[in-house]
Amino acid sequence: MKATAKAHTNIALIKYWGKRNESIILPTNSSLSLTLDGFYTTTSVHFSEEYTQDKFILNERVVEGEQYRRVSGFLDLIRQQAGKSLYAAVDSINEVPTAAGFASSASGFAALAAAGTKAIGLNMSDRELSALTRQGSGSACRSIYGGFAEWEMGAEEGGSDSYAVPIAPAEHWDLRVAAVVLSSTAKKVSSRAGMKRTVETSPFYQGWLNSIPTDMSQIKEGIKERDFQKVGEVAEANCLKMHATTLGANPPFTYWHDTTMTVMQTVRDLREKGIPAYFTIDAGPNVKVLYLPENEKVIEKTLRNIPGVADIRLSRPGQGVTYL
Ligand code: FM0
Repeated sequence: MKATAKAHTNIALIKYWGKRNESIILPTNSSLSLTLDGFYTTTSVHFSEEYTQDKFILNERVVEGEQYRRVSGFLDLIRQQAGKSLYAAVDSINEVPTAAGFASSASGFAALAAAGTKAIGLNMSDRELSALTRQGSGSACRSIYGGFAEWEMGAEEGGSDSYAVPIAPAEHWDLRVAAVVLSSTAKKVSSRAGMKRTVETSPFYQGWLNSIPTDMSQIKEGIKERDFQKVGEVAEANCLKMHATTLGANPPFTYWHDTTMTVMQTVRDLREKGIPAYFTIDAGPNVKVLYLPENEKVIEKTLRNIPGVADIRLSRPGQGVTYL
């Protein structure tokens, strides 16, 4: 009982930032992302009666501790759904450079869910797979699909209507993303801890929530019309609102470094010069820059020249989960 799946990471244009249920991961707001071809995880899952416990190998190294417990806990969900009690060997190769500031958990849990359910003999719809993946890591539920995907927050207490749906495939629009990797990237507050503190203590949090429905309908229009300015403006503003909530938290915090702000200003300067580009930032100091293919050269060169920038990784829209 073995299967292998590949899943790509995604970058949120409307951020998931807050949970209403932490154990089965239900969000306080809907979110929307673009799946990226440049960063992915390939995972094999092998269930066998011969195993006496789960085993997790990542990039050819045995993983223990918290990371192991998260994977093993997720395998419990798969076993539960299948009504089977077999242990598994999980073998993952991560092509998501941690330093690039992408959560490897998105592609990681999407690939694990796809390979795990197939290996144990479950035949799931994309929606069912997305709802399951969500319980490993929220943002991962969007990586089931290629291109643009929306995670609908849902209303059910049990989470049956909280899953991602496809908005437009990768072929719809060649929107590019440059991941700007900063030289110093120590992440002090995980996204899980950061969103929890913000939900519980930030007086700005309600303002964030109130702004989501408009951002969501605007960005969906923009994607449909391939209107780069509209999509870029909404995504950048949404990112800034998310990061504003952290300044109001108790204790307050920010994910930004000085170079984060330099990159943001460089993107604004590019726009002033007539080169359309917009930024978005997740729960860390690295910046992702949205641009169009015709401006790739100037975007890459400009970003590379910023002091404190270690690397630039370019990506196109990517595909959803595939089985190997
Ligand atoms: O991706 O606690 O999925 O929508 O990246 O595992 O459910 O790691 F900018 C922050 C990702 C959050 C926005 O959170 O949290 C986004 C973020 P988990 P995740």
